[in-house]
Amino acid sequence: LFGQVEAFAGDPILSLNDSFKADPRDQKVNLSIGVYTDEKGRIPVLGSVRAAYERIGFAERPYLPMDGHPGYREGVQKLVFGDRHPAREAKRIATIQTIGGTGAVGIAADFLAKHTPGRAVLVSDPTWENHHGLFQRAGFKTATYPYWDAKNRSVNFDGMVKAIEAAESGSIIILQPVCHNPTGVDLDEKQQAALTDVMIAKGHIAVFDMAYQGFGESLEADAAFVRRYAERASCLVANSFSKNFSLYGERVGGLSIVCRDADEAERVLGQLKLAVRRSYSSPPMTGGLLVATVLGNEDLRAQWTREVDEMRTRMDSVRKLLAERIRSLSNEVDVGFLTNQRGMFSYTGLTAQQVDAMRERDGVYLVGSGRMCVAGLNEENVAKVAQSFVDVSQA
Ligand code: PLP
Ligand code: TYF
Repeated sequence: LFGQVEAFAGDPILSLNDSFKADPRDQKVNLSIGVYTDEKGRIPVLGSVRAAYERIGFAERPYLPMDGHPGYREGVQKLVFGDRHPAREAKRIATIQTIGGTGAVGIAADFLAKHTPGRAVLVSDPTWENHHGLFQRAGFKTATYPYWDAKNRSVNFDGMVKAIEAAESGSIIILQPVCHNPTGVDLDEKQQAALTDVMIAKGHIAVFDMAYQGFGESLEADAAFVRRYAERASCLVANSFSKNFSLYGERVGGLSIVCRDADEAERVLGQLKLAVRRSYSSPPMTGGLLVATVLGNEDLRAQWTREVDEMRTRMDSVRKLLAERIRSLSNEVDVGFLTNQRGMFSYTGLTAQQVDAMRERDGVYLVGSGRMCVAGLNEENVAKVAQSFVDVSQA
């Protein structure tokens, strides 16, 4: 019956993570998967989340509504758009709780496939690979716009804007507003404004995928691109709490669609519910309650904000530390990219062969593209990583 079923090659990043776990060397360093670990290499349990867990306890577990926990949805809107956003005050944002950021992008793709079918979909080159997969699953063909400028290890903004300008009017454009995965480079405020003008002039549909809010500059500042865009035009915003709540396995995310008016938002929300109903009926409750409790309580929310600030500050400081260590070993290696890029990832510019050499020789695991998860760095392993980096750079 299933004799023709093709083998699945596996997800390259998850497979690499498995190889890391199976590696018997005890000096190994995992800089591959996008998971934040603390100074001791552990996935933190945030104090705010632990307090929320104690509050919710284990009570009955009815189904949540299709669109999720009401307090959660309110929390998503306030966090992503800010309490006083004009679109929020006009009740023209439709928000649902989703199964992680992945579920948000998936439902966004399904919604667009049904209501704006046949359009071109453009994602950044490179991007989180699942952008292609999720939009293809929904029936779209995907293409790319230039993003990474390898020579300057920055954004190829001219190339990006030209491609988006040249795309057919009404195309669907996926944008990562902050802490771009995998490159770690973002648009500055002027570039965001210029791109917004082009997007609106072309009647494109923006799908923001914000998986790292709070890891760039602050929870508030990181949302600025999305907030300004949503003041000017309709758009879709997928957000993930996996990283900033350190709740990877709870599958917590949100999808918001900014509409023209409250009536449109109501109908769009109805269609989002239908998309959820046809896919998995309703989202999971425990993660939903945890996030809703933290976001809905002033003290817990303030504590959580400090905890997000701590994670970001630690990543910034290990970036600096690695740059210093590399510089102390060699003047030949340009390390400016480490501190210019932000968030969990740095695109190192290392080739696949250099990445292989670091892994095979030194047990230092990066993704084959040269992406390094800086959250895996700490005081203890940074010297080893610096040495390995210099060795392969000068080989
Ligand atoms: N979008 C981007 C850009 C990501 O990097 C990730 C996770 O790595 C996701 C979405 C998925 O988030 P989640 O793990 O919450 O499904
Ligand atoms: O970019 C990353 O590291 C993550 C890895 O179900 C990942 O996207 C891959 C698959 C998955 C969850 C996380």
